[in-house]
Amino acid sequence: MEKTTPLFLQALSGAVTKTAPIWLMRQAGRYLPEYREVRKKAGSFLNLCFSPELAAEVTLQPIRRFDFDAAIIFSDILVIPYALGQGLSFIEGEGPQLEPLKNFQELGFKNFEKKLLPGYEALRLTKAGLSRDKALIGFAGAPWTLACYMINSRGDGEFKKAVEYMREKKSEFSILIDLLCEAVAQHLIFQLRNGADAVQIFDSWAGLLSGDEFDLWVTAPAQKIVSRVREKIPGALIIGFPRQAGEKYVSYAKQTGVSAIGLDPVANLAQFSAKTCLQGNLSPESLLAGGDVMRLETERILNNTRNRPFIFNLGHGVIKETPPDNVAALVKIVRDFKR
Ligand code: 1CP
Repeated sequence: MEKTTPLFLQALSGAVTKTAPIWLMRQAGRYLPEYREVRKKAGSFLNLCFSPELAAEVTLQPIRRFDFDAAIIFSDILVIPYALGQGLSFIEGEGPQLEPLKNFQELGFKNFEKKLLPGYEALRLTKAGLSRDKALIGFAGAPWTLACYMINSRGDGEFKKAVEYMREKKSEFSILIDLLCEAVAQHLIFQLRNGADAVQIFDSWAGLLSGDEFDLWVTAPAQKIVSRVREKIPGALIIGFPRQAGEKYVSYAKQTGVSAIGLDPVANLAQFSAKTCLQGNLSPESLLAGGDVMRLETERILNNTRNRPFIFNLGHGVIKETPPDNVAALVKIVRDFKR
């Protein structure tokens, strides 16, 4: 591999690197004063996502401040339902809200690409602003997690309405998941064609399912998406993050063929073969706490992943009260640790 290949891409391609590359989920966001300033200027959250210059700026902020190995494009998983025609608003202090869906026929691809274009321009601008040793990550929500928000209208951690719908209206639900597989694959392909070096599939609510339901609505859609993306872009680097998959992590990794698997804070690292690239899994609470709590946990993770391809990350997103100094200290611990 070329010397200039970013460390993050080396690990994602299966190399055991001398230091672990590091980036953090939600590395751009409200814990950073410079983000809050741009966010104020943008007005609404969606306006920030769809203003290419501003989105590129907040994507680059954490790279400048912390020198992370990868930038993740500033956007949201809910831009897919929005681009398929479901109304979306972000209510200050309450989070995102989708318009109630009457039936799935309202959804379609008519304006899909057009609505997402500003995000692709943000990717190109970000890429132009990154040095060659850094990678750019695109992303999308997985069908199951998107369906949770689309049926429930908002996040409540339980998504009872979506789970009920999945069980009682299985054939309609299956049509929705197929539509989302198509939309997610397209969105990932467009991102890879517009500057993303790799993409991550966020299945934040995978842990609500188990057994056959997990296989059917989490693993199978991810497998389908991975193969569709690679049909168009052979060898595409894809990270799967089926959060709280527990014992299902291993079969998910095997069946989907993802390049790396994102692990939540309680996932067991020992269950995977030594060849699987892992990403994670410091608890966001340890980062919030900082000091010895963070250092000991970080060193434990680094010790347990010495002889395998590994990307350091959190097990979920940065908590907004996290002191930026803790993040700087974390990067130093990871860089000083020789594997
Ligand atoms: O006002 C603000 O600044 C809004 C906070 C915020 C931010 C910073 C939201 C609203 N989305 C984002 C950006 C975002 N979302 C990124 C940017 C890149 C980065 O990581 O730096 C990413 C990758 C996401 C992904 C995302 N959005 C997920 C998957 C990851 C996860 O956290 O599990 C989910 C579930 C969402 C939905 C969403 N968007 C925003 C909020 C507050 C939520 C959660 C809603 C809920 O369940 O209550």
